[in-house]
Amino acid sequence: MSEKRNLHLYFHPLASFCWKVLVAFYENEIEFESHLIEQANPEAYEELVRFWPFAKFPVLHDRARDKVVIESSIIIEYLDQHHGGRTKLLPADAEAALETRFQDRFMDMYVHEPMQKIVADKLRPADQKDPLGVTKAKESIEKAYGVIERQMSTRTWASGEAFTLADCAAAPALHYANRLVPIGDRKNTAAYLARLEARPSFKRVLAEAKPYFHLFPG
Ligand SMILES: N[C@@H](CCC(=O)N[C@@H](CS)C(=O)NCC(=O)O)C(=O)O
Repeated sequence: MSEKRNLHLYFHPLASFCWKVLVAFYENEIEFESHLIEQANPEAYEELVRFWPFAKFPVLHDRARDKVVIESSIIIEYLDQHHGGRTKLLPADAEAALETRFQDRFMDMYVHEPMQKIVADKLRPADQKDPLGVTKAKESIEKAYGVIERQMSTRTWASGEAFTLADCAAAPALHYANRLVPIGDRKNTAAYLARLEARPSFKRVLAEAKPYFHLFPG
């Protein structure tokens, strides 16, 4: 078994935070063993809960180093440190790394998590909806689009001219957010999303998710 086959990823092909790490795996063609979190595979879920009682995924288990890595951003930094390839996902320069981490946090907190909130609300029973929460989530995404629109007038990728962790974060966040809160005529943001969707790593993630798209609410 190759060293990389020691990487066991607990994920679902439709789950947005899983897309984020899949982009990183595919950027550097890192092999891994799949453990799909789905009803048909209760063992994977049991293992996930053993690793992480919150049962949030993705979770990475590096069996060779007996290391469980939790949180999408940390998984990507871990891959960069131990299985790095042609795409350096965290810049070596400290200041550039800080900007990359900031953009990653920004995409997660102001686009991705509000997007998740809107999706989760669609799945709630009719008598347990949270309209105020959904309104606030939409406002956050709109505001974030404004920030991205300004930033992307001078950048190719989220933290500069190189594809990084921040773009792994932006790809799922913007793809799904655009379905719920359209980017519309914000042309820099739309062009950035188009660049992300044309990136081979993300194209592959989208193609693999396609059979599951009917499960996406709305
Ligand atoms: N901050 C976490 C978020 C992970 C997360 O929310 N994952 C979703 C799937 S995209 C999940 O586990 N949902 C199932 C649940 O919340 O029970 C990360 O970056 O990995």
